[in-house]
Amino acid sequence: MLEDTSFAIHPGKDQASKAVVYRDIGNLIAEDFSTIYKFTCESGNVAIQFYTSSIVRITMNPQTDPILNQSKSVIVKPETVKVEASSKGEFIILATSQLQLKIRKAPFRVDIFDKLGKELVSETERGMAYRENGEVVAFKKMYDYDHFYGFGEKSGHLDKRDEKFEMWNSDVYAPHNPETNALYESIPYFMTLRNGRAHGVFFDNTFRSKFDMASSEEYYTFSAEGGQLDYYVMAGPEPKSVLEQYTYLTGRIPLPSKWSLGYHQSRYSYESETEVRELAQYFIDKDIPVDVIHLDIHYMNGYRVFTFDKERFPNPEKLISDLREMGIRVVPIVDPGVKKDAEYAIYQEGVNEDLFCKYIEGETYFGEVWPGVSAFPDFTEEKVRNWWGEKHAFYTNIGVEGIWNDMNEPAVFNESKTMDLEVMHRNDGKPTTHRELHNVYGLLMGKATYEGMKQQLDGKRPFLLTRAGYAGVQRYASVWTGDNRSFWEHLQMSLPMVMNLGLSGVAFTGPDVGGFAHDTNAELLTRWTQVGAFTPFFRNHSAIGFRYQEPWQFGEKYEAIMKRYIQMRYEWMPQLYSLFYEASQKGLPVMRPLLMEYPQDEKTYNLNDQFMLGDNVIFAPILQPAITDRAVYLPKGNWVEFSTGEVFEGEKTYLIHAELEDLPIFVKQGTALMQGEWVSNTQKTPRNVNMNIYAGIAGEKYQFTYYDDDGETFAHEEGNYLKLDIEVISTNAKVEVNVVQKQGNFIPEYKEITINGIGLHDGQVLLINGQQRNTIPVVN
Ligand code: MIG
Repeated sequence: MLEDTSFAIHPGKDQASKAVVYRDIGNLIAEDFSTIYKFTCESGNVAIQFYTSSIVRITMNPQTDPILNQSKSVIVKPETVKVEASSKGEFIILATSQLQLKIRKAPFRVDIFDKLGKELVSETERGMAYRENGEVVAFKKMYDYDHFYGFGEKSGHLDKRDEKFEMWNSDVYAPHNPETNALYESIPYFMTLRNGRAHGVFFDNTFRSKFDMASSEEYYTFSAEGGQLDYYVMAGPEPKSVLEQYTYLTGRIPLPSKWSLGYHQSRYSYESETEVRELAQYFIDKDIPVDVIHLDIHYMNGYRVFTFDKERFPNPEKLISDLREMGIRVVPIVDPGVKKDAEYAIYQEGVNEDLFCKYIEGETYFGEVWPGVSAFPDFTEEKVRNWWGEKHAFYTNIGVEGIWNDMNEPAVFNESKTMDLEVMHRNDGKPTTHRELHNVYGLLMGKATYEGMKQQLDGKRPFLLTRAGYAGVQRYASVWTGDNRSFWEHLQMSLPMVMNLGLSGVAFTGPDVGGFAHDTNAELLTRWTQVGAFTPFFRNHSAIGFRYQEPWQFGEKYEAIMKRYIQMRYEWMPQLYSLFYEASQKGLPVMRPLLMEYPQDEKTYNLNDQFMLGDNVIFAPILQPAITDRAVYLPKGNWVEFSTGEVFEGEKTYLIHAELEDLPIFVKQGTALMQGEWVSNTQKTPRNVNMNIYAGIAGEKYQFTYYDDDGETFAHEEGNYLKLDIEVISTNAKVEVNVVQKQGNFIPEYKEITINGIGLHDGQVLLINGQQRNTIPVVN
């Protein structure tokens, strides 16, 4: 049980010293949350709750007791945490094994420290405030050595120091420029890196909110148009533990199907069955691997969701099953807007069953989108989510296993670009305006879609791609970064964007490869495909009215290079899949900025044009036209260039040469990479899986987990997987590879893993579980 927290607080002369601590605030909440420490002070009522010993939630409400309803993002309840409470002069101290809160009564302030007493989040003189217009704002101290990351989907550089951001899900055409900062996703969360130690702040407020890390040198602020000040602080202290803590609260990605990790080809739009079949055949004939073809809005009858255009797509079921025979899946787009059309079944149901967003007076809200005047399902209501989910049987019955959600900010073709803010969402019995729930509309559409498909797919993993979302979106969907353009600058910007999404809990993301709007060109598409082959989500997509950009559109020379990189995507699948497994378990990103692995190394703090996959591989793509040399910074360790085998000493910057066909990749010595042979799609299992051991120098020890399963069902939840915990220990005389633990009962087609030693020194032998051999059996 909980510690006794009843201690005397001596009344003083001023207002704030009336602070009281309750062990329990009884009727404030319906559910059985752990102890809530409640304080009453001059600027409001505050509740403090520990979710774990490393995570604390602070909620302030000016008028009433803080409202602690379960949020739309946070999926866990507070654990029972051992808290030591004491009173010291003007201060009340609440301490767990990882956090210390120092609460001052007059004026009311909460300063948060880690277990070593290092300052994490601390107040300025201004504290936390409510303004007359309903705005809430928190001022927190900032130091000149602070660096900030995360904030979801934002353009600009990796380090968000000296930036200001707005969180308001927005569809702005081709918005990837440094000054448009409200994009499709709102994730009001960031990580601070302070002297090599990291902590996180999640401001769980769904109103339009703002983060200002620029206007003052002494403090940063986070604020929102309404609601409560409600935020969580995560203790870290490593970037990885911050991510584990944040995704403990908001959830982790479900393990994706292998096919969704393959290559996706898209276009706005492939307009007919014939065009789609020809496209698929092109890939087969050219032997370019592909797993998915996306259908954009022209497949529908007059843009009515849950329909096909009978002329252009006369037999979608046959199309989908024929493509499936070729190993290709079809992912259709689904927008939220439902056409106002008395003869359209979905609209009829929505009206008859009262499923659309309405004003408080009861009239339906209508907005103009692709189908014309449309109504919008009220995804804040469970009944509506269930209905929408069930409607997906239209697709899943004909073999669809993946859906693409667009326009779900929601986007509306009008001046405000979205729904009327006065629309009243039903919100599962707690009517709430669109002003407050705008930022979660896409998240809840995703929940409806993912859960509906999951029920229908008979044990298969659904795939969902979304444009809009809020904190926690990773539980349902992968995210693409919306309408970029075919500019080199947008290729450059995509790296920090995807890395910061990864640092915001969203591991499965990527930009439109080649660029969406504007005409791409051969060189840009080739360089972008090299990068795309190693971003978590890999889809080539282009807009109507611009050049087609499939890999063969620019002639053989470029096609051959792009084909090679798409093949490499498949060769790296065992490595990628193991990383996605880690993301699903711990919330760690697949694609990482170097600072995640080297938080002590300042050179990594704003390294925008390099990234890592996992903890041991660095990619340094060429991101400019006509350039064949670039600077590459390599952190501590020795690094082996993947294609040449050349070894580079770390903590140095090198000028690296890379012709158009080259992508510089560096693997850390003393570590391992899992690779397979390339296959034309994930339906074909590679016959060989290799473990490439990059021999290290004496004293190095590396641990990693290789994970595999059937790649498409939930059987892994019943133990049907293969998991090898492996350690690699390098000494002068030998490199030892030990399978420390083997778990699961999945039997892959390959019966053994082939081990290759790379860069063994003279006299260094490779030992597998103590023996000189070159395979690891995976079948007992
Ligand atoms: O108003 O469905 O970001 O990927 O091709 C444009 C058509 C609507 C925007 C998406 C884009 C998609 C396009 N959509």
